[in-house]
Amino acid sequence: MAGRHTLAASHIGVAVAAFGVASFMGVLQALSMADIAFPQRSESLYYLALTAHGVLMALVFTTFFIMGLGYVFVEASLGRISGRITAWVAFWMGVAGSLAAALTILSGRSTVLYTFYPPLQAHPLFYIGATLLVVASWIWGGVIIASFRSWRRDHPGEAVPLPIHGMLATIIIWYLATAGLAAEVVGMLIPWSLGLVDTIDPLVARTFFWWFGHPLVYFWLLPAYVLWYYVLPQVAGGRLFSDRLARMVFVLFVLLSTPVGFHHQFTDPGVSAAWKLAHTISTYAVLYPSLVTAFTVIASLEVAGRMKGATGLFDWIGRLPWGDPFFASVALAMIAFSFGGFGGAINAAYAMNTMVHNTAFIQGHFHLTLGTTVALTFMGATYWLLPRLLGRELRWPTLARVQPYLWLAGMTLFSASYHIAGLRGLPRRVYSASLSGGQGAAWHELTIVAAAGSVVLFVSAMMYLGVVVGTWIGGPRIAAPTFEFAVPLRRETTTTVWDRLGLWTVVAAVLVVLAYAYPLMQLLSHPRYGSPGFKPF
Ligand code: HAS
Ligand code: CU
Repeated sequence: MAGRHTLAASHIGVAVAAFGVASFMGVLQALSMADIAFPQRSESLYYLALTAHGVLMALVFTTFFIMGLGYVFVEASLGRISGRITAWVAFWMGVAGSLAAALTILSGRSTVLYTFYPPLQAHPLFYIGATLLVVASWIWGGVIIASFRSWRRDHPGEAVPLPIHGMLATIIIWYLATAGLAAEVVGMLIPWSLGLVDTIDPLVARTFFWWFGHPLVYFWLLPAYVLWYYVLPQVAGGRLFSDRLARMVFVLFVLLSTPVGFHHQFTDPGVSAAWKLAHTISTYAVLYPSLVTAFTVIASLEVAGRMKGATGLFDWIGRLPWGDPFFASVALAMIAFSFGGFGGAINAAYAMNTMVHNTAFIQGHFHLTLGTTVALTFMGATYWLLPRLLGRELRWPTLARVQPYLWLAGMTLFSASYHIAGLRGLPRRVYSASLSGGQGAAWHELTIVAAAGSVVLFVSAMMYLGVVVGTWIGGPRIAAPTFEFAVPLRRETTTTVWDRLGLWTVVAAVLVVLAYAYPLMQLLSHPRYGSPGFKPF
């Protein structure tokens, strides 16, 4: 391993390992819903696998991958990591926490799904393990910020390097989001699971959870956007279309990511319609930076195609490097996001949400957004990172080239069928789609198509794993290529208002208080309907 990058590479390694286990858990669920008993099938196994899949994919794979990316960006664009030893302490803390949480799940003592809604109750080590992972990520954020401040001392007045601007925005969102999570887990779940208090208020806990849960999706998405804005145009042979628009987008996410959480709680009692409406409006506002991203990134790709000689309206598309595994992964991830984002706008509308909430439509939605837009971008990024981190050429490059296409094909079968089945009323999180007797017939074929899609996804995941492991241990040694980032058509050289991240953080914190203080106060002043814990299975 090229010594300098051991820290980043170790994070990516843990992420990929979590992804591997979680992939297997995923295919088990899709088969179970379609009533296919392979290799084994039971209610308890289904919910255990669902929890393991959700936690390992959505929390462990993503967090470790993002931490690894953060270290890559500070080393590559700032030339330093301030606090390397602290960073290693955080790494091992995150590994220990993830292992503790995973073991309590796999041993059947924490079947609470990745949203861990009370009154479902997990083993205390599940919550404590998750807390350790989050604390590790806080320390990671601190190391990145310290590295940036050290760079800033040497470069006063200079524009923040683009990838760092994006990562700093991600970290600010993460701190604002995890404040809600900490209130829930440390203030409520841990004492309750240890038996220090007897009951818990599910509604208050859910409100804290979704304060965290929506910005969580941008904690996943923004590092993918950093790759789309600042690496993709470079790999495609083009330019970043607009430096300033890119910075604006990241700032808008800092402002708008958190005050939207009630769009997950439209059907919850105890939150008034006016607050649900307020969060709906901010949800529609947060579509805007993604629409700007669609514009800017596609424009950057058009520039790439034209620099390669395209002159017609659409022939630039054919000039893009569709055979490059990083490019293909990101381009397909973007195509998936045009559907996933559209679905998000459907979910966000109160009346339509009542049709799709808690149905398989939501499963379809987040497998396009998280499961493809983010996960496929990260897989593609791994192909870009490994030669640079390890000083090895990709092993089995043909597998790497085919794998993203297979992922999109599998996901199309999987996600489209669940969207349709959800519209027909198939609930999400069910062990068997034919649970409700006769009605199951309307869904059965769709769940079989989804199961077939999940098998294709599993094959694609194993191809990815094969390339990563093969490269790590047996990739031909090369001089590690350098990290190069996209050059903007017009570069900002000095600090602009979009670089004033301290100021934007303060505004964002005020927006969080505005969005949550009053509704939480109301919830807390109601007579408290505490619930004892239920330990499933
Ligand atoms: Fe979502 C539920 C609304 C984005 C993840 N979402 C979920 C859940 C997850 C999730 C995990 O309002 C389930 C939670 C649970 O377990 O209960 N979501 C939205 C909205 C957006 C959105 C408005 N979601 C995401 C992202 C996720 C994610 C990103 C993960 C990474 N979501 C909701 C709502 C619910 C919800 C409700 C609750 C539902 C319920 O009832 O439970 C927006 O951020 C989306 C904006 C995106 C766009 C698309 C821009 C398109 C781009 C690509 C263009 C490229 C093209 C082709 C066209 C506006 C940037 C390129 C061409 C080439 C040549 C390459
Ligand atoms: Cu959301």
